Amino acid sequence: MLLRPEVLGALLYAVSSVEAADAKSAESGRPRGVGPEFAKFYKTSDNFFSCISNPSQRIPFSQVNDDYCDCPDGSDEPGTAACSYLTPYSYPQPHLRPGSNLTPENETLALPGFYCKNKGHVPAYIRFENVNDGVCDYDVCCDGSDEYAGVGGVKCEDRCAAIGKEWKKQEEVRQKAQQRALKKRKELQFEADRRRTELKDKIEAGKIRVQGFERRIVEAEENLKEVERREKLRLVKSDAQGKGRGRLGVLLNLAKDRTAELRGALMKVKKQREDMVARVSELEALLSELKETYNPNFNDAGVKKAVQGWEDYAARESTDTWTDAEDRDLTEIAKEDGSESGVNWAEFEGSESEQAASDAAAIYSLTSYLPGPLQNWLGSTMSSLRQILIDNGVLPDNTIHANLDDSAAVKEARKSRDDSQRDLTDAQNELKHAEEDLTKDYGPNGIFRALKDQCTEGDFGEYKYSLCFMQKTTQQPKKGGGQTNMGSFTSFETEFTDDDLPSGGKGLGRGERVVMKYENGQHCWNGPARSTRVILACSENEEIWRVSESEKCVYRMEVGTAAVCGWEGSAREAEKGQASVKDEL
Ligand code: MAN
Repeated sequence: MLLRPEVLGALLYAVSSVEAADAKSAESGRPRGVGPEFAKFYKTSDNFFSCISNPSQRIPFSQVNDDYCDCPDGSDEPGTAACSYLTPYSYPQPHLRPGSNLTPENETLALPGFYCKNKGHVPAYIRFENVNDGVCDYDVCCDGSDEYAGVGGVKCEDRCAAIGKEWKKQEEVRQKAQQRALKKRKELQFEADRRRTELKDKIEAGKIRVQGFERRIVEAEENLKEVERREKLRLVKSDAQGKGRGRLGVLLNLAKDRTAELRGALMKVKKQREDMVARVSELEALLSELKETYNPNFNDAGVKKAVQGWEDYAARESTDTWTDAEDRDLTEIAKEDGSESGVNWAEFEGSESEQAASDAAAIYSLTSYLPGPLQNWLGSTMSSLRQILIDNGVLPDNTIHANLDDSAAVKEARKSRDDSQRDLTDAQNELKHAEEDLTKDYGPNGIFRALKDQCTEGDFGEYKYSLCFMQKTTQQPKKGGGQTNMGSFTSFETEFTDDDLPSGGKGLGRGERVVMKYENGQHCWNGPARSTRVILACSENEEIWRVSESEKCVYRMEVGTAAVCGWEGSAREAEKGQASVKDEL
């Protein structure tokens, strides 16, 4: 079989309905090279032909297939190569009628090519330039009808029976493979949908879990506060128990000792004062007697000065007065403390622990008895009051946790609060990941959710390559050595491919393909971070078909997967002669 690039690119239509139509039109006698779907343009009632793309241009019907190109769209030469030069990619074969004003290479052909009926096989269109070029193009025209003129003596026998038989065999295999691939795709879609539903359920359950943990934290916090409060009171109480061992006890004893000390000092000062008063009285009596008894006629200057001084002293009003009442008060203060006078210390000693507890409790719960607006104001006032009480040792200092930290009850309450906090954080993270996953792009219809993290491998050249869907691509030297990351999955896009399809069907073919982009892989020495473009085409199983490195560290992987079979943008199935694929979906 002869294969040429331009022939390989020939349009191949393989629609069973076309075959049926062909039989009918054969009876009605279409001009050579006209496919059944264009037959209507070649029916004439007045022996004139209207060019298909510009029907106003009419030529005598006898000029159809006369090997001269008359119509700008080449439609008057469906069975010759006369108009083949009209396509920009064809060989220049000027078959213009003398005087024609057609401009070669600027027109678009109305017909897809020369129609080969290929009886016993699949009808097909071959490029016009391959008509009567002296080469049998059996891969498109198995009936040899493209070489009807016998150019260069070439005669192309009809091989459609054999080719058709072989093709049918292969086609059956392909169809079965295609059906299996489509079945697999359905299974993948089912699995992807199931996982998505599962994820949605997980998110709903996750939200409820988060709410539960949030409530549990509030309860755990409240419980901790309550336990701490109880424990603080218990510590105050236990501190206050026993003879002056606690803070209040110490204060009590200090106050008692201090009072006794002050009382002692007061009594001493009182005694000194009484002694002084007695001495002053004695002195005043002596001076008073001197004044009464001295001889004024005796000129003694010293005595006269002393008498004069006493008279001045006596004349001055004294501010140093001390009333009897004051004296009584002082006597009263000086009495020993007891149930009758002063402070009854015994009474405090007996009730200090309960008092401390109830005072503290009252302080803690006071706000709850007040109307709402007053609570804020009281809160700050209470803080100041509390601080004063703490400074004076009446209330325990909340900031001192040493004792509280030793409390098993507090420890347990804190652990419970911390456990709840950790559970909440875990649940929140899990929920966040699940929500992100739900909105993540998993390709057409989210089908790649079913293949997530699934890996496939292949040996190419010096390396073993692996592709993990939605995850990463890697490369490992076959001779030994570590794995190199060729990129992590980032996003989907599409790409139009125009490749020859190998006979086994393991290739990209022609059409729009789904592409998975893997980026930011291991950095390439003197180059970019490695990246991989994974181009996908339909295949029953997930397999790497080909790997190439178009630029340094920029890789291209051609991969088969059932996930893209029958994908909307795909023209591959049509190319393979399986136009019915979409109908099966
Ligand atoms: C390794 C492989 C190659 C790459 C070079 C670049 O050998 O990753 O694919 O081209 O590094 O240095």
